[in-house]
Amino acid sequence: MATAPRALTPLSQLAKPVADWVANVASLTKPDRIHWCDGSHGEIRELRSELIASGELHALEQKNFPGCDLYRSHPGDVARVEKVTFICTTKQDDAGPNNLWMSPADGHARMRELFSGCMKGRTLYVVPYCMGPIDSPLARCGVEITDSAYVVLNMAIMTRMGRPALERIASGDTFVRGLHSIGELDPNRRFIMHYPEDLAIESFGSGYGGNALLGKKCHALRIASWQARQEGWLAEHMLIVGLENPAGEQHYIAAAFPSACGKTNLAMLIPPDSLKGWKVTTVGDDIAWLHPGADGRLWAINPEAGYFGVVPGTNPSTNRNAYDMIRRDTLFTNVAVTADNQPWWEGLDSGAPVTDWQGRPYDPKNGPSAHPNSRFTVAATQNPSYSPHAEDPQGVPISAIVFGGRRRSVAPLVYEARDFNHGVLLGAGMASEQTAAAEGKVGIVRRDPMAMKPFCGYNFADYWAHWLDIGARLARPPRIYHVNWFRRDAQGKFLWPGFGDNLRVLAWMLERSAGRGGATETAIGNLPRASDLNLAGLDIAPDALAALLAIDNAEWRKEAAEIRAYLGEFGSRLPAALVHELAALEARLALRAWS
Ligand code: OXD
Ligand code: MN
Repeated sequence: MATAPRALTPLSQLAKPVADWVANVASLTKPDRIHWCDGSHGEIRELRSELIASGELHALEQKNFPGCDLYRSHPGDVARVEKVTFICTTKQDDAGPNNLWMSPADGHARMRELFSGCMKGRTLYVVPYCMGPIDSPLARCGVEITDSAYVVLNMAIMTRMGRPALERIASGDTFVRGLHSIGELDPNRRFIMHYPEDLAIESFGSGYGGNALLGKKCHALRIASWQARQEGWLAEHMLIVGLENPAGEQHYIAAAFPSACGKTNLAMLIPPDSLKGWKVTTVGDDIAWLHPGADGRLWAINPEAGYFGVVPGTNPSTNRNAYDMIRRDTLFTNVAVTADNQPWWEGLDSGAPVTDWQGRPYDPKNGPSAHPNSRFTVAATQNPSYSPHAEDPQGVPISAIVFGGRRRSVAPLVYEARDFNHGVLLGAGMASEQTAAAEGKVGIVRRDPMAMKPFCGYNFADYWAHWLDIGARLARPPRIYHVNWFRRDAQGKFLWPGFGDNLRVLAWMLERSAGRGGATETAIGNLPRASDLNLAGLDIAPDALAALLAIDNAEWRKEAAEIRAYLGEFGSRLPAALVHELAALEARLALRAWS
């Protein structure tokens, strides 16, 4: 006799701690309806149709862009807002000078007032999600409560969302509680609060990416970095890319660059024709969770399941993989539209915008047609270079860690740390020109250690100490590098072609890891000579290459002084080993100043 399929437990009854919390939140926010998200295709289809019918979402031309929609955010809500992003720890020093701080009691009191009754007339969505492969011991779960269906659609792409995540929580996994409401999208009533001690997040007044998709920056970086310190791992703002050389050796590199500095492009790099036999695969483009493995190596998972990438500049020559993957089932935010209703952005060499990102007739006098921080949200599995190992529960082993910034001068194309501790100084001393990914003046150079300035959920001094501890635990630590694809000549022209040609630099790193690549020792670390790089088929003037690999001692002494001043802000909490590394750098620079 055939047995009838077992009825599934309703989501609302699966995990009592979640149900209790939802009931508490509902009594505060007073929604009209509660919807528990199961993550099914049917659910997503329905939500999408509802949003299209209400005019919140705009279906794009479906013949060439099947399944693609456009969402226009409020014009005053287009980027992360660091000035209203707080870390609420009991002791202010635990948040550190790198964060805005508020006491948990003050944070909750302020947010309670904002959340009170804020969901009247709205639906409260319960979004259970898992960051990382659902069967991975390294993955961590969360539940986001939100009143934005747009947020649900994004979370469905960016995370493993729905029933399996709630089942994992029901079986005893701890979970991060994220409460979000778009409120009235009033910038004066906008706060993003993090309570790392309670694994909780409260975000009000913004519907934009990093402020609202709580699984991403709020959970997978700010809260996870705190969790990682307690549990002995690292949560980092890093892409993870797989590289197979012509001899068939497979390596993985994790690289930290500030927002909008090309992580997505590097993660999906296409080798230039002249570098035969290389294969590149993508594990992740924004966040890496790094764990010391039993074999003494560092292993990485990508906690995300999708990409929330910057659109402008994406074209077949900068990032063919991204260009191809965003032609179907993609949620665009704040791009322009052509006369035939296709998405358009600056950097495409065909088509023309007729409607700008705000829905106005396009007029160049209003600036770019697509917002500079316009985004695509797309499933990672649509990436043609998606790694077959991206779902491995134990992650992938990391051979090299790369730090990088956007600097028109000072930092050479690439240099290698002398050892792991020196590498921590390379990361701690990182600086970069500000981009459109966060509110603020674009172009100003700011210190952005490990590309984590906006994302580290605790005091940077403790964070660097934690990095040093992790290094000490690794019998086979990855080598650490610093790169700068953005160095310019006196006329302001980029010296390095970037994009696919960046593989030449990564290839040198792997040669170094294998004990083969040559280098010259300098005061700041080991640099390749031109002859150490594979430059086959690259059209680059010898003086451009020389400038890319040059170190100006005076500039570097100034840089070291700036790093000293910056690190000084962390006072006596700074780990002694880091102070020692800085002093050693200064001493090497002083020695060479006379030679
Ligand atoms: C992002 C960011 O969205 O870093 O990834 O701002
Ligand atoms: Mn990012």
